[in-house]
Amino acid sequence: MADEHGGFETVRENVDGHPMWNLLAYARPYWLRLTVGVLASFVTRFARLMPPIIVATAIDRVVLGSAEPGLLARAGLVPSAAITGEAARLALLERLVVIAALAYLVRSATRFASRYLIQSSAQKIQRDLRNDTYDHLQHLSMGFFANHQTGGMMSILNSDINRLEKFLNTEFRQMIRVVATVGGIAAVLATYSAKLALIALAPVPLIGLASGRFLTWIEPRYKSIRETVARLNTRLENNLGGVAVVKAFNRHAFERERVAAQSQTYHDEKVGALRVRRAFFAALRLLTGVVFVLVLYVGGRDMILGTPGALSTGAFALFFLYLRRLYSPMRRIGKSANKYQLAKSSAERVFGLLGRAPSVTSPESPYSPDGVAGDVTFDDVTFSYEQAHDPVLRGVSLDVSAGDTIGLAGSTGAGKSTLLKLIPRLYDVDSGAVEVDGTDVREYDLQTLREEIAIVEQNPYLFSGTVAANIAYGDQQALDAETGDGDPDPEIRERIVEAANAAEAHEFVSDLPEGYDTQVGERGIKLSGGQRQRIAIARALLNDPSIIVFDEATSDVDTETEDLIQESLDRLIAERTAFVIAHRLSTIKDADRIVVLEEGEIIETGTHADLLAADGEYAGLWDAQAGAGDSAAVGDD
Ligand code: DUT
Ligand code: MG
Repeated sequence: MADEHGGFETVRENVDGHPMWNLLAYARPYWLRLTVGVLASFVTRFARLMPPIIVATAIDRVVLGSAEPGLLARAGLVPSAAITGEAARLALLERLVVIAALAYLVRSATRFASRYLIQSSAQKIQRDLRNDTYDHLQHLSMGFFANHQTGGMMSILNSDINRLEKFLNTEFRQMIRVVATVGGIAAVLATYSAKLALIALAPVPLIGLASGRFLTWIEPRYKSIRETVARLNTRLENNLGGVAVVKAFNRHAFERERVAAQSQTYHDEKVGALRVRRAFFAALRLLTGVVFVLVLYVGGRDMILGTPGALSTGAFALFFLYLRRLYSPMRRIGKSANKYQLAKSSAERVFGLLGRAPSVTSPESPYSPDGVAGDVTFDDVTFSYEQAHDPVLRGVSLDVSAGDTIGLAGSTGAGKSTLLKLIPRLYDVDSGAVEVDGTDVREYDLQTLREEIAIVEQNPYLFSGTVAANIAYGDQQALDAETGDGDPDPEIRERIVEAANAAEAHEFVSDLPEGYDTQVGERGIKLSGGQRQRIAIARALLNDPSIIVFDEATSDVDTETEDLIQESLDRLIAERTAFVIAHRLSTIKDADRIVVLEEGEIIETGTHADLLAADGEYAGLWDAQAGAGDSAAVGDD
């Protein structure tokens, strides 16, 4: 559905399966790298549990000379026989030093390996995902682009994909950290005192549960925040793009209000979510305090009273060293869960977009001729941009032989541009058919079909780049040469200049500061409307299509430019099937046939002379234009 906010609210519906499984599918090519990374990460976490155990052993056996062998002895890392005498204690201390040094060594080596492997995988996944999403986006129909704003698409390609990379990179490791740390600590503590281990670990399920509740609360809010950001982006992008209009109509205050209102919505939603998030983390911290106090009291009391199973001094210290370790990853669960929701919400948008099937595609076994002659037939064509709306074209039938020039006239909004967009399948008909050389365009290989048709748009779009590159856009080989590294191929330059010459663009291009290497600016802003049009004609000429569509600009150009365009146009349409949409009827008076379109229907066809004789709509328009402008034009005929 079209809406003013970029239209991405419904994109989620296209996700096939769980969005995070979709993300995992992108990880598949890097499974080996990731598996080694994950294993290394587990080793790091376990190595990190060693120092407190070493400290406990040192306190009990080296300092206090306790006879209890302890965990390291049970693991076979140190002798379990009672330690007596200075020499034996020193020997044990040295052994502990070696174990500690090894633990640190292993820890830093595996930490490097796990970080590098997981982060580089995340980067690769990000790259693949962006390439695929962009490629997919390009193949979506024009209808999709009309209904979805650029800002929204940009935020999917940028923020959402970056967020997924960050999630894989950071939160994935955090999840390993939680599992390995909590599991490892639970196992170690249980060997010292089951009762105290239970006290220390009791809040773990509680925290898990609270995190879950917190998530269900925060999830819809984050979705909403994401969408607000997209809307804000769209608004800003629209306004900055249209800054000339804002200035010309002095709508600064109006636009400021609109942006301020959306910023306020974002602020309110974000602050609301922040409050709950902060409260949640404060509650978690309180829980940590409760556990600390309980272990201190119960553990200390048992030691004083000498209760069976009471902790040794070293183990008592170990408990507190571990408690700290336990709670920071637990607190992180909330954050990770939070990030998980954000990532899921991004994944929904990305995979929703990827799941959106392009509506215009090549058929299973496409027709792919080497070239086309250029016959074009519209057979009872009905078309509407939006299913629910009235058709823009109704029952249009038109037969055009290869090489003919067809002029199209009709008032603004009659459907002229729309009709011609159906030939290269920028849109598909609702009913009826468009045929090229007698074959339905829907049976053609899309690329083959489009290579045979060039459109010079009403408002030609130039890419930011050089004049030469913009003309070269009409031909793959030329484009590669003009946008590659190094000096352009002189032969290709020659073809570009030739096309520019034919389009009457060479003269003004040569006058530009850097000639063909002049940057045209964003959307060609540094060139005039007439200049842009001529570059577009040169681009179409370089493409050398069998069928050409020229959509005359509605804006007035001066008579001299008009004559130049007319001349280049004559060259453009020679020997090809040509459709020329004209607002100045003098442009098409020599056409083989003129078609007059009104409200989506053909109301008149014939040559200029036929139509004048018929004294209908066209004759009326002609008289009006001749009366308003150069009456000599009428005198010609
Ligand atoms: N229209 C849409 N969506 C689009 C383009 C056009 O709904 O993406 C509508 C606007 C108009 C009708 O279709 O009511 C026909 O538009 P078209 O651009 O075909 O009109 P035109 O005959 O080319 O008008 P102009 O002479 O102003 O270029
Ligand atoms: Mg138009």
